[in-house]
Amino acid sequence: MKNSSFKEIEKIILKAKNILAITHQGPDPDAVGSLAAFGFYLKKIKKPHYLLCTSVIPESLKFIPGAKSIKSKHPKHKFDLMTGLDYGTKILLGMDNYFKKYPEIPLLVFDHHLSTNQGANFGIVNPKYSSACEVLYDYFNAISFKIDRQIAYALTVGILADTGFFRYTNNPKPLETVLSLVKQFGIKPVEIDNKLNGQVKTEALKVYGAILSRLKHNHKSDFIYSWLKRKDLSKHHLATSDLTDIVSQLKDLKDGRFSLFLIEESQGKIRGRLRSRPDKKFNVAELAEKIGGGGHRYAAGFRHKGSIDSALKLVAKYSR
Ligand SMILES: [Mn+2]
Repeated sequence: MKNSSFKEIEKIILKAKNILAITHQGPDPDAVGSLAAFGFYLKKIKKPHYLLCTSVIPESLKFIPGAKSIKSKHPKHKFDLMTGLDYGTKILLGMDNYFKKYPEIPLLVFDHHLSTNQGANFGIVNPKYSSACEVLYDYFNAISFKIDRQIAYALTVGILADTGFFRYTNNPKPLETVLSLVKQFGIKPVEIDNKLNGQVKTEALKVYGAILSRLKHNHKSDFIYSWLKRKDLSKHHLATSDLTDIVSQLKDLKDGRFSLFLIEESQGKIRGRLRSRPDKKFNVAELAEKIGGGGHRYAAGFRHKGSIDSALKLVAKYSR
């Protein structure tokens, strides 16, 4: 797919009678922020639409304006256009059956992940962007769409989260974008930091202790890893979403080229999270793609059918 211009994208959106807008499963702040902002835009231009994420939006992200209008129930009927935001790989939309039923619906993409398997017909896939929210910000500017405070807030959340509050990027552009949103709409990054990072549960911290005490260094493939089993969570009445923030701390380890965190989501279903840092020069997105996942250079993930042990072996083999 060749990237479209913003004007071309606007034409495609205006032409569609109704739009199904969707983001990836296991949504993060950029996924929710971009989908919510896009929803506000569609509402303003009076375009009938349905906002969808096929897995539940975590409680911790419901402070994002518009997050509550995102549905998790699959629509039955056909849409004129599908718009996918921030999803990286088509399977992460969780819409395989819908795609099979309606293969003729065109897919428009707004994404900042590496161009891999978005499977879109048109749109923007550009890893130079920090976040899907930053792509949308440029889109709204290019088509002279006036954003309001709710849209500005949702976009700021996505940019701040995906840049780790500017710790993962050397690019001044997302910083300038947030600066202009802060000035124009009086948005407070400190308040967003508190909502995103200051809500760790005491019980979650105890599980964190268990995860940390298991940390191991695979010397042969040079990575650090740990894991979480279902019973760790059920013992403390927690959900996997309670631990998302904790996972990102693994990247700060001095040892290893990258870190791996494995989560047993259910019997035989493993989710892997990979983390690296600019100074480690290890591209975890490339590794994730080799084993059927995707993501960014420094934060990627994959799903695996099997055990924690077999997932570990897979990563060890493909990272060597
Ligand atoms: Mn993103």
